[in-house]
Amino acid sequence: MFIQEVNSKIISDSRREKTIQVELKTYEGKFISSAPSGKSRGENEVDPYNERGIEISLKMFQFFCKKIIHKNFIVKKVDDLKELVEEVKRFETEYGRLGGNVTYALETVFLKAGAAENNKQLWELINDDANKGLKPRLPMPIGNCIGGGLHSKLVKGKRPDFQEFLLIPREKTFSRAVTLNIRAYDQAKRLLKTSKRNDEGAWRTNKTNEEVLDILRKVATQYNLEIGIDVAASTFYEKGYYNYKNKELIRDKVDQADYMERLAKKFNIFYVEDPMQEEDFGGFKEVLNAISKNKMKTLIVGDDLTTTNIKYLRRALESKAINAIIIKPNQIGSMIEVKRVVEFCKKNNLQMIFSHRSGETMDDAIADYCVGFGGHFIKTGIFGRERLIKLKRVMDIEKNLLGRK
Ligand code: 2PG
Ligand code: MG
Repeated sequence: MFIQEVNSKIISDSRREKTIQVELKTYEGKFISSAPSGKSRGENEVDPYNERGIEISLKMFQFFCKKIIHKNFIVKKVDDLKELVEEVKRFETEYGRLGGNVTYALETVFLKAGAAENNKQLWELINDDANKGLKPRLPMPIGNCIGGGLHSKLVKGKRPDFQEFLLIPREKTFSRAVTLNIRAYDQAKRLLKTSKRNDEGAWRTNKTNEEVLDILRKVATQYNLEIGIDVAASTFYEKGYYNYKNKELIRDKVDQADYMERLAKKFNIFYVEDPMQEEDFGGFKEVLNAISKNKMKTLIVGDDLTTTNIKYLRRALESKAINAIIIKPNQIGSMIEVKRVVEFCKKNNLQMIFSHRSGETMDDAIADYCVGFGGHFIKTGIFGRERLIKLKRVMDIEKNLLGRK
């Protein structure tokens, strides 16, 4: 594809924080992409921008674009991004880091343009089965229903310590699953007696983790859903202890692992993300072990633990720490690296959850990435246009596939 123009600017995300948007013009048309941003970021994520900030990153990027303008790139598959990545590397060696959010938006817009050039949808460009004429497997949504932790402001001085309380349908179609999540979300509002929402559109409350789990379980039973939590344990961990605030309580590593096991059993939790702090591979192992001993099928999911980085994923698997992983492309800032992570997961039978970030934009590429790479789940909010656009994108793909023979 011939690069006619690349424009970039700073836009606001759903949290009204600055993020970067890239627009690429080729003979096929105009393609736009923007990067999301996290609040509970893993320690090992790549930096989103140059160390001097987003404005400098943008200026540097605009300078970089002069180097690729009027050049021809062939992008027929993810690995074809290599040429672009080489350009970026050369530039960064000379001028400094652009940042993971910048490279994410750039690579995504290249893949979008590459797909159009090849008469394909973005997910088709990525998906090996589509290339063989096979239909891809579609994911199930994981919806953030009730919030706490770093994503939620206090309600009357309190909030749950866990970051997310999640709903997970097991349905034949994605669209039916989304409908159930929305109904259950509305029902949760009635039971919680709240109308306040957090960063990701999840309900805010001053209830304790277990009070919330009680309500979530009720709602889930009514709509035939599984439940999950993102503990985001690093966000309330300090110097060896997990500091619970809602009911003032301190747990050490052993207590924490034990508590995770007890909760999973008591509430029949299907999905537990980041139950231990992000450096505690051994602690994750304890939790996974306990779950298996109880013959439960609970997913123990790495997010801050693994940061979409093959190095930490390998370590997590060697330590038997997880059986599932969150994939957030801007944690690593490289789609070629995301592909490596995906291939590793497939080989080792790990479930993949493609995820939004707490600060989101109207870009729906994560939906195509999830379908294209064969993700088992896509995690988003249930409310808010930045969240719904991603769910709608998977529904559109589904509708389109149903119409195909
Ligand atoms: C998470 C995410 C998304 P953030 O922890 O899973 O919900 O949060 O984007 O703030 O890292
Ligand atoms: Mg998380």
